Amino acid sequence: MSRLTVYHIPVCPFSQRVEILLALKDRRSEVEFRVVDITKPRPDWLLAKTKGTTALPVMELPDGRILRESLVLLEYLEDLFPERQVAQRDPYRRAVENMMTRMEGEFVAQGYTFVMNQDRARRDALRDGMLRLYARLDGFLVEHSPNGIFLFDEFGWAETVFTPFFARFWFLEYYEEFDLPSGAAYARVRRWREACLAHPAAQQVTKEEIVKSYYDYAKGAGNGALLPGRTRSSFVFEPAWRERPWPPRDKYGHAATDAELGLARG
Ligand SMILES: N[C@@H](CCC(=O)N[C@@H](CS)C(=O)NCC(=O)O)C(=O)O
Repeated sequence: MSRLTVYHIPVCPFSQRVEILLALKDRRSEVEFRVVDITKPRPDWLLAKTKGTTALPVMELPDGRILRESLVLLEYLEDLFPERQVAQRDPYRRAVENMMTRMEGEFVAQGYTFVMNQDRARRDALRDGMLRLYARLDGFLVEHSPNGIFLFDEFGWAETVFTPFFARFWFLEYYEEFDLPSGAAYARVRRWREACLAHPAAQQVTKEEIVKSYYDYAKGAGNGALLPGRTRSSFVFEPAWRERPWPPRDKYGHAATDAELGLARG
């Protein structure tokens, strides 16, 4: 093997970060992406490489060494392909970018907790929690880039880190009717989010693919797990998401069958 290999799950936001960074650097062809089926147990050969860790993406170097954690992979690729720098070089600007990057963990966890919630009584609190985190991003952008679009001059590191989750959170729009309220309070972060989602380097997934693939998350089953009464996960490759109908939006009152989701075998 002479190239870098990334083992990944299709539609995985963490692996989309890597794809975006490579697109920005015009280095996509340097990395081979090998798809792993999340609906099946990890194969033994992969577990041997990762020493039992199941979370993906992982990157295999040409000599077989393994790296994991998407933010670590971004740092590695930034150092490996320094010609087109995505991270800021000025120490202060880099620190600002890093402060924003540190906000991703809570933001991601809140969005996934919200989509997976099955208790109607918790909806308002989860919505408020999500808005609080968007407000924090808004405040950060107002402080560091009040008149710009991106955090700095162009789509960069912070945008690479957050954009896959702005796209995944289309599942909140669809299954929870969640969106940012109009008005000034979220205007700066809305401008940022829209520009991030529209950027040519970040077009790896569509709203349709996300909404269809993440139906089971909206019903509380993550990572390819099977829901009661179902024989197939919404993350299966066949039938392909394009051939399936849009799922029912009502996640609290209705549990769709394989057939309703277009997942029943011929
Ligand atoms: N912190 C990790 C998270 C990776 C992660 O959670 N990946 C998901 C797919 S989107 C996964 O592999 N889930 C299945 C598992 O953990 O076994 C990263 O940034 O790379």
